[in-house]
Amino acid sequence: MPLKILYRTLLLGSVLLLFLCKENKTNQEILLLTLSGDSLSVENSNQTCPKNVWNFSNVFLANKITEAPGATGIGFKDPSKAINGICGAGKLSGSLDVYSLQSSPSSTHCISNEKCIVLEWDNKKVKNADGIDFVVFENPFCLGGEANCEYSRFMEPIIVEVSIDRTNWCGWNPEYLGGTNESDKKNPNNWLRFAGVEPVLFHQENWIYSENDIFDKTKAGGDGFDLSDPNFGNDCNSSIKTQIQNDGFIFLRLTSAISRGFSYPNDSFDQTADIDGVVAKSVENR
Ligand SMILES: [Ca+2]
Ligand SMILES: [Ca+2]
Ligand SMILES: [Ca+2]
Repeated sequence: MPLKILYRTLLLGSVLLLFLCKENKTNQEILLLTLSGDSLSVENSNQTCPKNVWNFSNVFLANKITEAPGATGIGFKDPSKAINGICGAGKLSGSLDVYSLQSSPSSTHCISNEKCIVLEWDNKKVKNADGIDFVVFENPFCLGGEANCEYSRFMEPIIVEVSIDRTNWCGWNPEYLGGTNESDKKNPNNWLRFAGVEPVLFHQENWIYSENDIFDKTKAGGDGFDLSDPNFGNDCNSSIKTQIQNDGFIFLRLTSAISRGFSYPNDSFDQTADIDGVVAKSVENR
């Protein structure tokens, strides 16, 4: 680290600490501070995620922000982090290449005051392919090491919905099975059909498997959703549900579950979910 940067780091250390505590960005790796214009941004030395670089020709990254209410464009409130690529940090830490969902009273496609983002695939619609159709990569990680990962995680679950008109939204009937105690809330088995549950193993810069393996939870992590899931679309008009299943969807809405009355574990200081990116298996021109 150059001396100049070191001095800046010392000067800004307390600011960073407050920032990280507030934003709840737990990470065990070395953090680098960079000053860019008036904005303070934080990046992890092992987690560079080049903007607009996506080298997978048959895996389709959500690449357009339809609406990101409350976004400031600074740090974790920069919504481009949700479409710039995916740089997961593995089972034991959360990616910092993320957008922390914000809210606004004047949202139009997100629900007013809900922490939310709406994404799309530019000029494309996402089709119902074989099995999982898209995967949401948030930044949950195991608590107490990998041995405890099946029942103890740092999580900020997400409600997932899709639409063709941004008015009618169809979801997957997310369900929380646990009680109010912390161990229940940290247990991934209690959160059914939410995103933000599976740690993100996929990092676009060091992927050694096939493109199709990005949809394999055991290799890539992330939370996959299938338009043919029997739980899909029971909350929306049946003709719209059928249209989406047969012809695909255009808009993806991701909402922090806490905005819909689900309770997050106490270790979530900022009480909102973080989006690293979303990929789809099959897209087609609109
Ligand atoms: Ca499918
Ligand atoms: Ca998170
Ligand atoms: Ca990202």
